[in-house]
Amino acid sequence: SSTHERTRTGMSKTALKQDFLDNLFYIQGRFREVATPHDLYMAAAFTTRDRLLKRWVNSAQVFKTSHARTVCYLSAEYLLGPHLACNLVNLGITDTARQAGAELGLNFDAIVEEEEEPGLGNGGLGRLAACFMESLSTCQVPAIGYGIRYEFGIFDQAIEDGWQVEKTDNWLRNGNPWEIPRPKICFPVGYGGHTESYRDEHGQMRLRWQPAFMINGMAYDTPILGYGTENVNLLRLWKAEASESFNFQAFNTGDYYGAVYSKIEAETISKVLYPNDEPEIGKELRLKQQYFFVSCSMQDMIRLHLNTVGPLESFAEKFVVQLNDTHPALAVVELMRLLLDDHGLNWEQAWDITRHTFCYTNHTLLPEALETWSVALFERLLPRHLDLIYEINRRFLDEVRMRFLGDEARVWRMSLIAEGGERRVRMANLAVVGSQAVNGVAELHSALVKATLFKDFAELWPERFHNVTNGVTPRRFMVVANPRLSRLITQTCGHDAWIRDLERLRELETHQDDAGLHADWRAVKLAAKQDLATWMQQATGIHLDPASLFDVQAKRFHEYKRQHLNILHIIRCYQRIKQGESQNLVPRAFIFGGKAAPGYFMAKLMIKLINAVAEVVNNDPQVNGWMRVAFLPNFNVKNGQRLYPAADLSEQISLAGKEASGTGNMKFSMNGALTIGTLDGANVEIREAVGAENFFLFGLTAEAALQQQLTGYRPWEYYQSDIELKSDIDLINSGLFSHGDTQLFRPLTDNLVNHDPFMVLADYRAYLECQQTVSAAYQDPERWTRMSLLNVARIGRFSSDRAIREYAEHIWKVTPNPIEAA
Ligand code: 26V
Repeated sequence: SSTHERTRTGMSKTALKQDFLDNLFYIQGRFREVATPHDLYMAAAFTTRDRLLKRWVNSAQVFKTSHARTVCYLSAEYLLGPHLACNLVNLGITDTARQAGAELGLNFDAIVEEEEEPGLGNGGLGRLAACFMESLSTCQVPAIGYGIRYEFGIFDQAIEDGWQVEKTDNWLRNGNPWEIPRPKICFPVGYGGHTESYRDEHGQMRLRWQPAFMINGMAYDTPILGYGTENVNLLRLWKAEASESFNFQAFNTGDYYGAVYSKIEAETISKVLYPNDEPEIGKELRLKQQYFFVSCSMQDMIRLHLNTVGPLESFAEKFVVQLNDTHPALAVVELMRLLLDDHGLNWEQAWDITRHTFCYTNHTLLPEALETWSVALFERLLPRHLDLIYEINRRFLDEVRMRFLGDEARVWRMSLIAEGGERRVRMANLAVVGSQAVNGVAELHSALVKATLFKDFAELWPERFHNVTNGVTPRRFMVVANPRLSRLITQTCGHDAWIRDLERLRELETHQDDAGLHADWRAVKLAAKQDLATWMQQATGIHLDPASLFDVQAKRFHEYKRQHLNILHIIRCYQRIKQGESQNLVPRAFIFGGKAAPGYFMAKLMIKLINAVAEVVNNDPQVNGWMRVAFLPNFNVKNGQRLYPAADLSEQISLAGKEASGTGNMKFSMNGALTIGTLDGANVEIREAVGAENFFLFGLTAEAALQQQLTGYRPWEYYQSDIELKSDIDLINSGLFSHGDTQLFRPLTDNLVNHDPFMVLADYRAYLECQQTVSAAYQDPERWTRMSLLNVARIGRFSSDRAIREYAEHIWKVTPNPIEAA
């Protein structure tokens, strides 16, 4: 039938080859012999995109005519990672494309490697949004993801002299074949100015906002395909542009430079992703970014609703909006403004719609991470919204007073405005008050959300609080990242249905003692370790032995994640070997990856310390047969995909109660790594799922940690009483790792000994002992392999498909909407 296939959409090898050459010629303007690797990548991307677009247009048509209830995911970050390989998997044409490439004399893997990833996020929160978009399509839930099309994503990390150096991420430099610009989908967004009253056409007094400054948001659409379905959803990212009509005035008055300047200022708004996953007090541009994408998105939803369903009364039946943390929480106020000021609804109608539209996910309990904005800044930038917040707050606090008579302390705590000192708007409180459902991202985290952060709110509205444990997509993190393991699983189970129904990995359990499978399992892991070692050698010059235990910690650098606890263990191993006590050790490669926020000095010092220790260890022939230390530069989605398959041991060692969920823990475990971890975030549930005997647990519980901090935690007592701990810290201060500089790491060691806010010293001894049980287990390959296999067999629950089904059923009340092939 391939002769009848239409070019651009046919799925046969012949059709793919033809379309590839056409795209190379007509889009890149090249023929095979003179094409650069980038030309080949672009041609492959466009060939893949053609197949996506057919499904996308079809989905859009069906959703439009069927008035399907639609999930709108609002997120300031999407850490998408490379598209090409995942889209091929989801289209089911990876093998065909590989063959087509081979027949054209092309290196398929090199073409896939060529893609520059969109890094429009910091870490877990942004990557979760990307996994959720993929699972929404796979689960056939109609959805739109809304966000910002940052011109520069998360910085590229280089390591120079052991220090992190940031380089700008110019990801759009060579063009982005996955997006479609929509110049006609464009909305005005205002800032500043004042509120004025006026009389409407019915003689009614109304309020309206007269902004001092207007810009436009223009849509760029990226299709998101699900695995093995015809459903394609839409990721719509907004780019800020100067508003022509606004500039026209300036041009007319002869202020040419003023007009150009205002154009530049407008475009700054979507210029760069803030690299700190920590809200910086008073960063005006960040508030502008948040309002920018929220306003465009809410206007777009209202436009879609008016074009399809009609009356705004049914808005909350057509749309449910998920707020990914508080970054988009202004959407609550913006929808109120649009309904009241632009569409003439009264307060009760508008509030009823708004409250039933939004749901909010909390992703952290760390007090320094909770967003607040100064009232003064708000007043200057968004005066109308501040008025609306005051009115929402007035009505809300009356409800609190009515329910808790005379409890003014409670009113004070729950207010949307923090008083005493500089007055600030509490975005988390706004998100809770404006939402019908609030959730945390792992069971422990959701329990702590109710017991601590939102205790008062949970007492007022217990029915609003939920848990939805995070998940990750097995398409990217297993099928694409680890094809060898995926093939082995498919072979062993006799089907590949596990890719869409991850619980079916459990069928591996019946083979848990199969010696042949064990041997294959080890061979797959070894091959992945060899790949990583090869890559590491050329990226860093460091040699890793694939026969050694690959012990990996890859995540953002933060004190609460405790990379320094890992370093202390490395230094202990070093000292033991130097003292001739290597009998209980196994050869290990300690591998790190992760970025530090550019302004986070302590996190950057941890990176320096790792590289400093690496230099000493890797160059000491007395120890480097036993251990190696390597820092993989620029940890991002692409590099993560190299790391997860190669890990034997996954380090998940945050202080209990601090990591909301973690998702790296799931990615490692899915690829057969065993976890050494605390009872924190989703570790708790992963351990329950895989079995306590297949998980290396250590450390304080969240409760014990809290208790100890309340009764007075004295880290120096651990330092004084544990001679090994003392000698490890003293060795850092000796200058051994810093060419004699005894001061370089003082800020880090002094902080540990005197303050240690994340209780590294309290967990040190338990961690070392647990690492010894890891080494002992690794010395028994049959036992280790069995544990690894059971980790994979029982990890099914941590698919983002499961998470999306839970959101769909309990939070969003939407049902799947399967699209049939056009
Ligand atoms: C973390 C920190 C750490 C200390 C300094 C200030 C600060 C500010 C923000 C954050 C994290 C912000 C929100 C976030 O990215 N949370 C992450 O969300 C993931 C997806 O739910 C979850 O797996 C991670 O545990 C959680 O940290």
